Amino acid sequence: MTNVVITGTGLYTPEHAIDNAALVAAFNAWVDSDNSAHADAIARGEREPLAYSSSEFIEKASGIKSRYVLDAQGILDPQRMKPKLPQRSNAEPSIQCEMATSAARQALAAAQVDAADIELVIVACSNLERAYPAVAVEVQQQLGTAGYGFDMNVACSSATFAMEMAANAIAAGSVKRALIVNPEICSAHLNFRDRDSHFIFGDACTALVLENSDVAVAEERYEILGTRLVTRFSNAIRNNSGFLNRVTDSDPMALDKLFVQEGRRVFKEVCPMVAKLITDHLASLELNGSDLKRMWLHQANQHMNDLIARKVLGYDPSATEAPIILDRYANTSSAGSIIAFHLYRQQLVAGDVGVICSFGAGYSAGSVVVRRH
Ligand code: CO8
Repeated sequence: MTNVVITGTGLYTPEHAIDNAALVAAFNAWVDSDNSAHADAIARGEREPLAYSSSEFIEKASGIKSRYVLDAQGILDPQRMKPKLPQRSNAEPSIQCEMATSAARQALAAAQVDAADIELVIVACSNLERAYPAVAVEVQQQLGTAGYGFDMNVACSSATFAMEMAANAIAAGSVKRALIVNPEICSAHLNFRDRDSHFIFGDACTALVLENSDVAVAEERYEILGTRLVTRFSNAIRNNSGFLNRVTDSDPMALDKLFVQEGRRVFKEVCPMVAKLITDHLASLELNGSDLKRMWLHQANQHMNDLIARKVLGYDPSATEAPIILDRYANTSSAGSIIAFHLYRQQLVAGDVGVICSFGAGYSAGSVVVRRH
C-alpha cells in the first residue's frame, strides 16, 4: 500500500479586515436610508421597516468577530455593499490564480518541493471566477508544474474531496506529488444586505502538498490514514447563479443568484451527519474519538464545532483540541479546516492522530484522518 503524506501547507490572507462593528455600521446605515426612502409606505403599514443588525448577535450566534476580504471599501459603502474588484484582461493572471500561487509557494517551500516536480494541481473551491479554461491549468502555468490540473467544486467540502482525489491518484501511482489550492472569494457571492447572513463569510486561500512518502523529504509530515466522503441532497444552502441564467431570461442580479441558506435547519441536519461520518470513519480505521489529539473542523459556526467535537470525543473540546479560526477569518468555505490545520498542528508529536473535516452545501462532508510522522 502506497503511503500518502501531507508535507506542506500554505495560507494567503487578504490584507483588508472588517470587524463586526464596521460591518454592522454599514448595514445599519443602509437600513436607515432604505427605511427613510420608504417612510410613507412604512407609515401606511404597507411595508415592514428593515431591522438593524448587531455585533452582539453575530458574535453570540456564530463566534465570528472579524473577517478578511479582498476589498473592504466596496462592502462598507452603504450605497454599494459588495466588493469592488478590478476587471482583469486575459493577459493578466486571474484573481484566484494569484491567491492560489501565493498560498502554493508557501506550501511548496514547506514541503521542499520544486514546482516542476508537482504532477497534479487541483483548484477546489465553492466559486470559480470563470467557466474555462480551468483556473488549475493557469496555476500550473504560473508555477511551472508538470502533468495536469483541473477545477472542482463541492462547496465548503471542496478541500477534503480534493484530498481524496489527490491521495487516490498518488496511491494508484499515476502521480507522485499533488498540489491542492482553495482560493475562496466568498465575499463576491454574499448578500451584504441580508441581515441573516451578511456577517458569515470571508476570503482566503489555502494550499496543500501531498506526496508519495517514498519521495517526500520534509521532516514534518502527516500520513493520510484514510479519507471518507458523504453527500446528501439539500436545498437548505443554495445559490442559483449559473450559465443558464442568461438563456432562461432570469435576472442574473436577483437575490437567489447569491448565497441563501436556512441556517437553523443546516445546523440541525449537518451536525449529526458530520459526527456520524467522523465516528464511522474512525471505527473503520480501528480508532475512536479518544485517539484524536486534534480536530481541524470546517469553520462555519463555533457552536456547530463544539457540538460535533462533543459528539465525537464524548466531552467538551478544549481550544487546543478543536481549534477555532472563524473568530478572525469567518467562514472561508473550503479553506476553513485547512487554515485550522495550517495554524494549529505544530505541537503534535510523532504518532499523534487528528482529523481534518469539512462540511457544507450539498449537503457534503469529508473526513481525512492523519497521523504525524
Ligand atoms: N442581527 C441581529 N439579530 C439577528 C440578525 C442580525 N444580523 N440576524 C438574525 N437575527 C435575529 C433573527 O431575526 C431572530 O430573531 P427572533 O428570534 O426574534 O425571530 C434571531 O436573531 C435568531 O435568528 P436565527 O434563528 O436565524 O439565528 P441562529 O441562532 O440560527 O444563527 C446562524 C444564525 C449563525 C446563521 C446559524 O444558524 C448558523 O451558523 N447555521 C449554520 C450555517 C452553516 O454552517 N452554513 C454552512 C454554509 S457554508 C457552505 O456550505 C459554503 C457554501 C458556499 C459559500 C459561497 C460563498 C458565499
